Amino acid sequence: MKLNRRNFLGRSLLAAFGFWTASQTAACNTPTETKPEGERISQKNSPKGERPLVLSTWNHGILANEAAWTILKKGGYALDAVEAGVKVVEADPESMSVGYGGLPDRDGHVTLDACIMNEKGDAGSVSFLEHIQHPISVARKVMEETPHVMLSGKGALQFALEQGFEKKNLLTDKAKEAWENWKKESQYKPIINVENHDTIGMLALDKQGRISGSCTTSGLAFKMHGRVGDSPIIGAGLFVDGEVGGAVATGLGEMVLKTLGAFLIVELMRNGMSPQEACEAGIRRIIKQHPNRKDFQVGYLALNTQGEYGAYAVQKGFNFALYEGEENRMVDVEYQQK
Ligand code: SD4
Repeated sequence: MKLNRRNFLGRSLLAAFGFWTASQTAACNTPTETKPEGERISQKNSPKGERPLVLSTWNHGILANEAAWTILKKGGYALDAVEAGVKVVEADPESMSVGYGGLPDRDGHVTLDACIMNEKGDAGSVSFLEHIQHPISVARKVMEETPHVMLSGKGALQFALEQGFEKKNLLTDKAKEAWENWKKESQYKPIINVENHDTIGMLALDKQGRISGSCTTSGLAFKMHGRVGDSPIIGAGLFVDGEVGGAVATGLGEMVLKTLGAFLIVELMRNGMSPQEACEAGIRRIIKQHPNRKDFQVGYLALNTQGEYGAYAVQKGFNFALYEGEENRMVDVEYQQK
């Protein structure tokens, strides 16, 4: 189905509530009613889109793509598009896994991870960053204004403030309430299913054929203080190579980190796989490493420089938003564990 802004917002509220409920009960029920119905891609040969195109993870990708598209359709730079796109979700308090409104760690701190890459292989990243609404823009500043790739924690905050970013309390009342409820049992058991990870990862190919990617998250809800996931790690949560393509990850970051998922997928594409085949191989690599674990989700998206794209997940429930031609639509993703 095609989602318009109104029914999408309704769904995202439902999804947020579904997640909140799930995090309280530590249940793994899939709120199927909150998932938009989309087409499915399963073919080995990846579908090919016309330039420009942009794709991004989960339902909130629809609004993120809209923002990216305003830049892409005018012939703008993919890097500007992937930054502007994910900023929409970072600013949205209803998105409880990204930026402002994100669920805190188990000590009540909202700590953010983000990274960005362009077609030249330039990369910037921040991890364990607090109090800044747009970590993706700080990551871009790290890339463009420093000789480094990654800044973390207090140093990242110091840099952000020096760059003129404002300090803000990112813990909304809603997220605080969810944390207070979680604390009643304080079960340190991060359950990863479709309800509790909504990292936004975005890949865009502009009219000139330049590819860029971005990834931003508040990470696992109620994680240990100091925990950093895959999302700010170049090669894990995101990798882009201007000659080949890019990949982004969402889901249980520890699994992605241990296989360096995004880099793996880009290298598989370099060696001849389609984006779809490469995503499937990336997921199978994780499952091979953890044959007995069934309780987690990882989803990958990949796009090559010809405009072919693919996606695959460990289990049911992953979807992404694709803006191509004049249509912005949701696509449901095939998965390994039936
Ligand atoms: C993490 N990969 O911190 C992130 C979580 C995620 O949607 O994808 N959330 O492990």
